[in-house]
Amino acid sequence: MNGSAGVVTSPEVADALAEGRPVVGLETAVLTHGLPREPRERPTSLGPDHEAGRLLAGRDWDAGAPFNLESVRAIADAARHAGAVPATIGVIDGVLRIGLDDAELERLALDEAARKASTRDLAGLSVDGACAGTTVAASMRACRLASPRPIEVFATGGIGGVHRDWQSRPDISADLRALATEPVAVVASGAKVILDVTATLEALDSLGVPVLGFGTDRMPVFTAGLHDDLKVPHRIDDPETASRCIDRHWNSFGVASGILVANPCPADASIDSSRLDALVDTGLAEASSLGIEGADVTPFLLSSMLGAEGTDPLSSNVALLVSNASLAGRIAIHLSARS
Ligand code: PSU
Ligand code: MN
Repeated sequence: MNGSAGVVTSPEVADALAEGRPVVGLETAVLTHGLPREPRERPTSLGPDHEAGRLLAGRDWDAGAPFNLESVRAIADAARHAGAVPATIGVIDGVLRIGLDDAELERLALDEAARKASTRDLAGLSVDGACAGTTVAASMRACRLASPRPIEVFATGGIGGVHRDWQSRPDISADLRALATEPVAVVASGAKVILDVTATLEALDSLGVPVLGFGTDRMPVFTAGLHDDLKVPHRIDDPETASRCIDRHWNSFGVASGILVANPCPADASIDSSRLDALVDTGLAEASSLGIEGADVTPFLLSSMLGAEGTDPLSSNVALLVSNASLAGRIAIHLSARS
């Protein structure tokens, strides 16, 4: 067994790490709790002028397979297509696995009892022998535990952060703590739209976490494109410069924190922000009237938006996930060339 008790790195990922080849970590909370299991057609929100659109159009899409599974396969393909080895992370029978194979992904995708694991949950799930999708925080921990070397680059849809209404209930995602303490570069389309994005950006500032706007001066807001007036502290326009900035943060300035590479949702796949705000407000009110709270709020909100007219949040979600995995792959290539 590779690594410490209850943690296994797959042979493919371990070989790539041993040889210094680029690897991209990927989460599975999106598989177990973010995307629906019901089969669906291929997402079509992205045109052929976008790389993620070409990737989605150019690969097979099994419209009879669970949508969450097919999406996560497409995300891993995107990292591979960029030239990196995907390391999809999840908990199977209590073991934190770094590099799930297709059978393990399918098992997690179909398992309605699978839990959502953040950092605090790993030990409990381990002794219970349970199955879980890992959040950004738990996946970043896994990236650091990868054997024989840590994984430096990770991709997701949107990070967790400071929830709206934090003044009355301090619901602040462990993703922020992980970004403060785990030296992993995280490519995400900003923070989940259901959050207080301003407060989340302030918290990242307090924690000393660099936020690099990829090709933008404004803060990306998940499927809603860009924030109208929130600025990112730094703008970066290409993967090579992103990798140099990440390298300097860790190696020149010796800061052992994560770095958020904020990659906006491709414009043709993003949803009008006022429309999205209205959907979130309705969903949050519904969640509170049903007594849904804590970690259950995001999955509830996402499912509440599925039936909404005039938007296709699922297509937008998959488009940005594919785009982020692809960018993470390109950054990982530059980082591994440097070391
Ligand atoms: N974005 C989504 N859906 C999700 C998540 C993000 O659209 O399910 C997940 C990510 O895995 C993120 C987690 O790490 O939600 C944060 O959850 P919490 O706020 O409970 O820490
Ligand atoms: Mn929370």
